[in-house]
Amino acid sequence: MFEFTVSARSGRARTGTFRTPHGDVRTPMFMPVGTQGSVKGISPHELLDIGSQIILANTYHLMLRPGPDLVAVHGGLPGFTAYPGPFLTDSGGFQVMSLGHMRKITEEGATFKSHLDGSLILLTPERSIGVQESLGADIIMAFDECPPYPASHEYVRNSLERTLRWLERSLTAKTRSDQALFPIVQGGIYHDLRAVSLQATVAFDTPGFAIGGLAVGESKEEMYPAISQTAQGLPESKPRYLMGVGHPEDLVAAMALGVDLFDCVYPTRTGRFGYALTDDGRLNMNSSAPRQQLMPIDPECDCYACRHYTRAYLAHLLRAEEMLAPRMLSLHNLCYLHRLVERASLAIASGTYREWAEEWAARYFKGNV
Ligand code: PRF
Ligand code: ZN
Repeated sequence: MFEFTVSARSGRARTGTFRTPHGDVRTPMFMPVGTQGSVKGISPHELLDIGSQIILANTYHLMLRPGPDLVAVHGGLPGFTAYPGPFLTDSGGFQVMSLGHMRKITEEGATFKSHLDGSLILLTPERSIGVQESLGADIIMAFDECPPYPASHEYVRNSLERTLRWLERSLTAKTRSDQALFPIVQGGIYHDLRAVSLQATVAFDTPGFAIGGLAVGESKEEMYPAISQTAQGLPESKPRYLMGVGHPEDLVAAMALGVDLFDCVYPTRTGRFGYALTDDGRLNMNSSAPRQQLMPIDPECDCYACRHYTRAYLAHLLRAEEMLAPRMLSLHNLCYLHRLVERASLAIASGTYREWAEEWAARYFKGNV
């Protein structure tokens, strides 16, 4: 279980397979986000149809509502959600920061005010792992702190040191052997602090590792070197998961640096707002041009929306506020990212990743939709 096999390489990019109790995940892979145990608007059947292989769910949300016990009596997330494949749960620290009214971080954990009823809740490494065991995902995440951006060198140093102590507590609290716990490398954009976090984190011989603390507001010129440094310092033989990254250009750049797994709300959120991802850039379906276009969103896409509907029809649905529009745009955008990593895999297998990525970027940034 949790065996990772690298099957091909092109430069630092690689393809592989990660074995989990609920099925294999072929990497590189994008994980749709199902925060509340549902990828917004998309059924498990549709996810399987577009090639999703693993879904992310959130400890923070499911702990507050409906509570871990209710999920557990369904046999965990696969039974609760009827999505039969692998799940990954995030540990909650990041969501506390971005959603809860953070009260304070202490050595014990993070105290916050619930976004649902305002009650005060203490989330600790032990509680996070306990909840993640009830939720029953195949991959669970260590409880960490993702510092805001910008944050001082001193703040980030203290934070990553606490995150390392929380990692030890997370590993100690873990009781199930059918779940893989991934630690999260922090350190913000500070090269020396990333190095400290990396060295201490890889000392734990876990089945995979995550790159955290990025895509929180820093520039790409700051983010890419941090990804590069972290990916290069992680073991070749373990999957590398870049948390919260999901813009197409960032996937293409990070795969070149050896990243294997991604998640982001971007494809579904931008879809709900009326935007469609294509090789020619992001198409704004709220603008006037698509209302007259009898072509699919993306002629190269084989998702249900692109096989059946014209841009004109979907633009009409969007204007009429019909719920099929955000659903179909979300479905298409997820399909686009799945196809993007699939095409990257083919390029890696043929040893031509760099050429493929340059060609993809040239067209994407021309933005001719
Ligand atoms: N830590 C956790 N979840 C995350 C992040 C992190 O640093 C990020 C960073 N972009 C996204 N999600 N636990
Ligand atoms: Zn499509």
